[in-house]
Amino acid sequence: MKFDVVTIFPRMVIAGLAEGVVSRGIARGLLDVAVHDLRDHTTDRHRTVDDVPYGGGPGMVMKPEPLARAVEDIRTRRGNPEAVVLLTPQGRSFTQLEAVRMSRLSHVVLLCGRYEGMDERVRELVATDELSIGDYVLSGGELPALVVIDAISRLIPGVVGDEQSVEQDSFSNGVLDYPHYTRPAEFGGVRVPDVLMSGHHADVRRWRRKTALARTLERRPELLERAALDDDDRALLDEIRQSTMGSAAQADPANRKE
Ligand code: 9D3
Repeated sequence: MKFDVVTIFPRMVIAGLAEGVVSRGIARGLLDVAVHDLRDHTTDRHRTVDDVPYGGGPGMVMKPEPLARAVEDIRTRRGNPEAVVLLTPQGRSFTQLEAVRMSRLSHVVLLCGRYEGMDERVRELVATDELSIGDYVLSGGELPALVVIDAISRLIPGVVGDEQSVEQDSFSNGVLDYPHYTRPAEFGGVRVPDVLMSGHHADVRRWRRKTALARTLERRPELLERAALDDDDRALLDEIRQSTMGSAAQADPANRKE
C-alpha cells in the first residue's frame, strides 16, 4: 500500500515512520510511504504556504495552490490515488471501521493542515475525504496522518508479525480487551488470578470473555449496543449485572471517574 503525506513539517512525519510496525512494513516492502514538503511546491522567494483570511479574523489560512500542486506532482510521479484525505477537525471521525475500509485501497494521499485551516477550495477541488482523529484540539494534521497510517498499516497482511493478534482485534469486535498478566506470579502484593495458572483453557477463555464484557459494561456501555454478542456473552453479561463484579470493577483504578 502506498501513502503520500503532504506537510510543512516533513521531519515530524518521517520521525514517526522510523520506528515500530510501520517502519518494519516499509522495510519489508509492504508499505511505501513518501513524505512531501509543501514548501517545495511554492513559487515565491519566501516559500509562502499561508496568507491572511478573506473577511478578516485571527490566524492564517493555508493557500490552495501549493497543496493543489503537491497533489498534481504526486499524481504524475506516484500515480493516481484512490483517496486524497484532508486531515481536519471538521472531518468525520476516523474509526476502526474507517481503517478497515481504507486498508482495501492501494494508494492514499494525506494532506496535513496547519494554522487556522486550509482554503475551502482544497476541500472542494482536491480532497475526496475529510477525517478527524477525535474531539480534541491538536496543532496540525501531522500526528493525525501518523495515526491513520499506523491504524491502516497494521491491517495489511505481513505488517504486524503476529497475525493472530490483528485477527483478535477485529474478532473481539467492539468489546474492550481482557486484563493481561505475565511473570512474576505476585507483584506489589497482587497475585495473578488463579484461573490463568490453572491450565484449564476453557476456564481461562470464559474468565477472559467475562472480564472483557464486565469492563466494557463498566467503562464503555455504549460499545455493547453494537458489539457482536452471542448467547454465551449475553449469559455472562447477566451474571455480571447480578453479581458483585460491578463493585469489583469500581475498585479498578482505571475506572475512577474523579
Ligand atoms: C485553535 C484553532 N481552532 C479555532 C477554533 C480551529 C483549529 C484549526 C486547526 C483547531 C485545530 C487545528 C489543527 N488540527 C488539525 O489540523 C487536525 C485535528 C485536530 O486538531 N484534532 C483531531 N483531528 C485532527 S485532524 C487535523
